Amino acid sequence: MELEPDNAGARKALNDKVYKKNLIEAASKVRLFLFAHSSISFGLIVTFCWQERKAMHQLDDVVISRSIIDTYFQSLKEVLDTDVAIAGGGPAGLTAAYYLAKAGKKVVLFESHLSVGGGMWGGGMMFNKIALQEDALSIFQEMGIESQRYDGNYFVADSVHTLGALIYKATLAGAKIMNLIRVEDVLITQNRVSGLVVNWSSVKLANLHIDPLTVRSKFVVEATGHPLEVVRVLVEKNKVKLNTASGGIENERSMWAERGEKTVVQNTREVFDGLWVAGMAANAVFGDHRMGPIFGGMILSGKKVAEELLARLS
Ligand code: 48H
Repeated sequence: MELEPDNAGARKALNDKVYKKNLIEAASKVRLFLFAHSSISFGLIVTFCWQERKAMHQLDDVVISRSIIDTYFQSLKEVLDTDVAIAGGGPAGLTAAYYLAKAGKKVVLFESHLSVGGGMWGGGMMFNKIALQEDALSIFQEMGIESQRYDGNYFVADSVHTLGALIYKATLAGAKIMNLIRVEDVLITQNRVSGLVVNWSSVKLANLHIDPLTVRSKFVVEATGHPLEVVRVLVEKNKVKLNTASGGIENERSMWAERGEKTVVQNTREVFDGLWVAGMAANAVFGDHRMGPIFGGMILSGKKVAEELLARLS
């Protein structure tokens, strides 16, 4: 049966209305679905990023340990074969390390104490100022160390500031400083000193029977100051003849700054094949005077030994 025209129009209008309503409902469901879906995805992404960030910023105790062990052993392996090995990290040893490293040489410095710096920290009788003479001023200036003229040829500097700069400059130039490691012997091959024998300082302190390790180097510098530990062990164990007047250790003499400061630079030289002395150790082996809390000579001695070795290494 055919619908009457009016009824057919009404039905079409009704169908259109229903269709539109359904369409709107479906569209809003799709919108709701998409909104819910994107909200969940966004939430998941935010949570993931936050957790990642949290993980990145969380400190893992074992990673801290691993970072230290890995990098320390890397450094230790690198210094086993080197151009110059220095015993002692006082002002003379540090200055030598700075000039050698600055010239691109591989240099390692072993220091038995917790801190490098030797006898400089305490200035004179614990007054933490050091005296220096004009001759050494240009080195101080090169390293950015501030000093002030006291009177004529006498300058003074702060000992802590001076050492801060020396340590910074030497390490920045690439010198490897290994503290808490004591030089206990030398490596001697074909009657030539060709390296250092080292052990933890705590091994000696605890009086433990633990064998050391060996570092090979083209040259060795002894800069252990008054005790002259490296030359002593060389002489005691090997009965060798040194390049000194008597062939043995001449020993340090009493205070005389004018002479001690000059001779400490003159005595900076090879004392045995492969073994050089710098700083107070130079006067201790060649038998010259101590000089008290004036440090120009130590710095000049460190520079001299570096220059002598650079001439031989190039
Ligand atoms: C590893 C060692 C060992 C070892 C010792 O004494 P230092 O400051 O030596 P210099 O020569 O750079 O400077 C001398 C100066 O400080 C001084 O004493 C003066 C001017 N004295 C005049 C006076 O009249 O008294 O440094 C030597 C360093 C120290 O840090 C020691 O711990 C270290 O060498 N050292 N390191 N293995 N066997 N022995």
